[in-house]
Amino acid sequence: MNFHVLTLFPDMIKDGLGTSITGRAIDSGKITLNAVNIRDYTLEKHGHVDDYPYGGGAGMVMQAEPIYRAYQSVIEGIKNKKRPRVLYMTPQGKVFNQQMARELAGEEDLIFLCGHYEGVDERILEMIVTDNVSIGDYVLTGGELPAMVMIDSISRLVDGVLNNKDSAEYESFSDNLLEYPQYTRPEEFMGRKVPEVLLSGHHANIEKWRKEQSLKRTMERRPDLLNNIL
Ligand code: 6GU
Repeated sequence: MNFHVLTLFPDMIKDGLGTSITGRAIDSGKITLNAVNIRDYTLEKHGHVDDYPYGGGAGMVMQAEPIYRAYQSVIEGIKNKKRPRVLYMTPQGKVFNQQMARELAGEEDLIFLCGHYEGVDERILEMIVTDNVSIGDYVLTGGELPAMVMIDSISRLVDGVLNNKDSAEYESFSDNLLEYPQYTRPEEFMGRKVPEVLLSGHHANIEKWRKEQSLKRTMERRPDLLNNIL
């Protein structure tokens, strides 16, 4: 799976995803991360990538041309394959969830477009964007964190990225339930004991207890999730 990120802050993307599980997935070639600096594609001698908004108003708007040229360079690098989806990171998009992660994990290449400042010239969005995606109803300064959030959650669904084949499936949301509580040594910590059933070695009982805990937790903390399965 190949992730391409069009951004003014490629180091933020590389640093953010270069560590831990996603970092290992990059090192082993299970995923690739191509962080493209939009500024490298400006034709302006001063390296500007933004300008004042037509009609006035606060802030600056990212210009179409450097984004278009950065996009073209990515497309040329993946010739003779079908045109990849281009995800624009925007609070105006569809809210990202596990189902979208699963769907996107089936793609070979994905292009993430990260805006900054007050916005991006609408014309380039019309030309190249296939999906507007948000990570929730709050405002961020740019699309880099949302892109990293999505790449993290898509990557862990790519074959071989998690060491345990089962773990991607078992975690919260895969069956629309929150994960059951986990314990490790010692058996007692400051007077708090590990639930007896987990020490019993009785696998059927453990399975049953975990299912119950998942359901209880979901009812208490995220009852809205249950509406989706009923
Ligand atoms: Cl995807 N982008 C930006 N810039 N802000 C956001 C967002 C995305 N999701 C929530 N706020």
